[in-house]
Amino acid sequence: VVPVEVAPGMPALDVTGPAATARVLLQGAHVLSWQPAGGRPGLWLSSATRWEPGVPVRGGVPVCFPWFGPHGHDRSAPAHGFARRVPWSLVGSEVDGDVVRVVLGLEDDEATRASAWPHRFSARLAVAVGRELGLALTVTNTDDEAWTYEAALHTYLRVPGLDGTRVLGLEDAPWDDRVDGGRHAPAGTPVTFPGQVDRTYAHGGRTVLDTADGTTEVLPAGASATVVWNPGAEVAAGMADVGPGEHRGFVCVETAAVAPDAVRLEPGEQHTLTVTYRQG
Ligand code: TA6
Repeated sequence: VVPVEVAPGMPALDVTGPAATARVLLQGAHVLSWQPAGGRPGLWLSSATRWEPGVPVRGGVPVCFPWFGPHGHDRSAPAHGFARRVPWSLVGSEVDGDVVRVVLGLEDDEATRASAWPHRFSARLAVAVGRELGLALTVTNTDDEAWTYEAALHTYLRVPGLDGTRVLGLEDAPWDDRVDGGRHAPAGTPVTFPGQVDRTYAHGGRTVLDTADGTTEVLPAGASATVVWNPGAEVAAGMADVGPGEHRGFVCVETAAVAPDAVRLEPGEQHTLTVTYRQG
């Protein structure tokens, strides 16, 4: 594990193991890249992302916490929570067989408590870098009253193009659609990407991303939902941090614990949201 700086004020960790390499930005505990030995680069990262403290990175694995999307009632609060905008600290690292694991931590402070989420918490993101990439977000209630949170591992999986790219495993799941605002019955068919797709499926289990250059299994635990997102050409053209045409290089398959199944923790309780990616 070697410290690097991807831009002024933006420290990261280069993780090199026998089975894979990865880079993790301390801001947001944000995994920027993962490449298994003999495999494909697993994650997409925008060429146009802004490397600035406080500004979320476009690509990799944003950690959305403690809410997903817009805040429930405070429109001035940042989208997808504050966790991806603030520095986390390195808690530890270890070698476990051919896996290198790094653990990053975030606790509440004056700034987080002054935001739209005034609770005391401790969060840990364990990143297991091997032939598989494993992520485990453990949140503990360190407060003296119960609270509720949402979280998502908002992973941008790299794809060789959108034509023929499909997500399998959601055929039997109903979904909420943010493009048409509707609630949909199970489609019975794989998810494809003819244009903008922005859906929250009531499915916290396995899915498979199937592309022209192979498959990626997505294996969650502790999740209630899977979010599938690609902005499509028109929306992407309006996003300053996505390069021209680059939306064709990713599909977000997000492992989420979100309303109506947000996580409620009593004082001292914890919950872990896990996902493993396996290339085939
Ligand atoms: O996960 C899907 C989504 O919530 C979309 O609605 C879209 O806005 C995307 O995330 C990106 O959000 P961001 O705040 O990173 O621009």
